[in-house]
Amino acid sequence: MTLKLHSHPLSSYCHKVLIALYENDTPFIAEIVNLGDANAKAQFAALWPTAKIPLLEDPAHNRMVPETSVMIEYLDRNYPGRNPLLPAGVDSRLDARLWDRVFDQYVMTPMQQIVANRLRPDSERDPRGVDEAKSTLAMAYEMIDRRMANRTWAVGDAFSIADCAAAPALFYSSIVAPFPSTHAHLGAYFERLIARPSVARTINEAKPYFQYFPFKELMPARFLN
Ligand SMILES: N[C@@H](CCC(=O)N[C@@H](CS)C(=O)NCC(=O)O)C(=O)O
Repeated sequence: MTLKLHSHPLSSYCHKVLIALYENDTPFIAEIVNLGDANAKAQFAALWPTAKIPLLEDPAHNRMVPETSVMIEYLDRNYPGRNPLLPAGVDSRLDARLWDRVFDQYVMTPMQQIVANRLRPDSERDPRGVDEAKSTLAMAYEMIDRRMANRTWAVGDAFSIADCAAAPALFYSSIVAPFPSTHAHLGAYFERLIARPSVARTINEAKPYFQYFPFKELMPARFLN
């Protein structure tokens, strides 16, 4: 009756949920989904039609939980541990959800657009889309730099769902669109994130797969060894 995370070791959204699971040593098994295989994808889509990874299966409650932000709230409520990932106060919970959305929509999404563009044949590439994604990232980097000027984590004093979203989004975005040297608070926040044991473990476990990342030539050596 163990939780099962349908996932892939290279996927940034899967990293977001792995970080949440490792924060509280929540027992689970990972099942690799190969979305590149049409049959595997069709079988997976039968579980949840978007066929996006990850998908959390909870046999104990006979429940499939899609969407990473919902998964982390679900884990927080049903499998609580030493590190609550949603703050207790109503206003701070709203803030945590807000910053979770900011990292997903304004860092993860444009980062994914840039990566997806690289995977396409030359004739289907979209330079304007890549420029727009880079502008969105520049806006988000500025916003996060200001936010992190006088705080350790994205919301309140404790590591939260917002930091679970931030870590993989900034990990991959920092490779495809490096942080400007002027954004010292953003850079320092990123270093704190990757030093967090749950994040370090997630990155470490993904290392054998980074050779398949479409921008592997830009990946810093410290993430490859
Ligand atoms: N909003 C979704 C996004 C999940 C998502 O975009 N997952 C990516 C992997 S990081 C995926 O499944 N991509 C494959 C595809 O779009 O076909 C969530 O938070 O769970």
